[in-house]
Amino acid sequence: MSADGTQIVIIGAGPAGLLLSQLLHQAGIENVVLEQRSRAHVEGRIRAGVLEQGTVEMLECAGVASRLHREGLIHRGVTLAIEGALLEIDFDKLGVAANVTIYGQTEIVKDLIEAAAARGQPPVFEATEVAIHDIESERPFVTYMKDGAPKRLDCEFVAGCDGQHGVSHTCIPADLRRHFERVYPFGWLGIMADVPPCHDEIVYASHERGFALASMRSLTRSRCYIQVPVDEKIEDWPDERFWHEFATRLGPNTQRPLATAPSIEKSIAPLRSSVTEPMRHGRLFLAGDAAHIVPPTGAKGLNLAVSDIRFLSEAFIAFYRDGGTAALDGYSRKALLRVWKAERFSWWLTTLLHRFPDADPFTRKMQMAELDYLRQSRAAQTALAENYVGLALD
Ligand code: RFL
Ligand code: PHB
Repeated sequence: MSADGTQIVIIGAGPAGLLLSQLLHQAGIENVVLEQRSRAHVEGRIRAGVLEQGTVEMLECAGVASRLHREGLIHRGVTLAIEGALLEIDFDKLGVAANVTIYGQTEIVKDLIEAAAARGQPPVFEATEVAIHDIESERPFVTYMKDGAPKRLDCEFVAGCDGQHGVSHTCIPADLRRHFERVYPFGWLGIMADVPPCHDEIVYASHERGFALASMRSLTRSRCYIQVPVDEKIEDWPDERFWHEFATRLGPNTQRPLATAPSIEKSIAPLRSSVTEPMRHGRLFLAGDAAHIVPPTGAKGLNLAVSDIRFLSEAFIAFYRDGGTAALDGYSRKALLRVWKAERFSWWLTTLLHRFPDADPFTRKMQMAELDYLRQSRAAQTALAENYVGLALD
């Protein structure tokens, strides 16, 4: 087996792992990213699209925001469609001094991989059978297979950024690990299509037939979702059926009539809330989806991954500057405080806007009463807005 060494091994080339690698590199800290999939696969995955201002600032710090500033769309509000009636939540009018930027996660990943390749340190793609060893010692190491050959990387720390199906979180012994979870009885069927968005802002629709979301990637490309049962088959949703159901749930009041076109991507994602505590064990630190999942309703998954990386990169940089371990020791507690607030917001918005298959008529009345309260109350709208744009980092 060939053995090599670095300061920090990062497992996973999603936004969390790639951003951490870039920030550590800028601080002069050696690192290697191991990714089990191919570059084409990682760059082709379509996921989140809404960036908090803090996320944009982190990408600026990492020196990878120039295309984002050219192509991203700044939004100063968000719209709810309640049985077709629109409610505009305007951040400026509510005194919420922040905005969000629409820019696909896919594009962020491409920008970060390009930056890593430009400095001659691209992730090791198609690294399989990644395993973490001796994480409780001062000299952990990681083994993996590459092109049929076994490899070993000695290191000082391991960052587990390998998403919800990764191996890192399993290295925390079962008796020290706590897992909190809520599984929802529905998923989101999403399509991408080259049609202009039907509304200037993103529209979250609550309808008696279920939830729908009208989002976008550009002024000519829409990203649209509808709630479907968790066991739904994608073959049962030809484009015409999707567009018809989507239009029904959204209602007729958007700024422009709904334009339709053949889908260029179509997929179903299940909805889940979960948190693994703690986010550190020995010399292993978890970040992003490796430690927590939110349902996409609050658009928080990617943003949480980035705020974890902000805390974790600052802690590593402090350690390598003067040997101080206080920030590393405080990482899990600090990150979890923010994680749980985003979990709460995502759970709340999911529960408010979706139709639960076992819900009785009383439950729908409660949802409608809360939505009407939201329509009338500036305080309730402000609470939604300040969570949506992202809570303070501490
Ligand atoms: P990622 O993006 O999942 O990246 C983890 C990376 O680790 C790799 N990996 C491994 N590598 C080596 N060895 C192993 N054993 C490995 N196991 C896994 C994976 O191949 C992958 O490249 O996690 P990260 O970086 O923490 O980023 C988090 C975000 O990706 C995530 O929170 C959001 O995209 C969540 N999410 C959404 N969030 C939103 O805010 N809005 C959305 O519309 C939205 N849609 C989605 C989503 C997540 C999805 N997943 C995870 C299935 C749609 C989907 C389908
Ligand atoms: C998206 O554009 O993919 C998107 C937007 C808002 C969400 C989730 C996904 O809450």
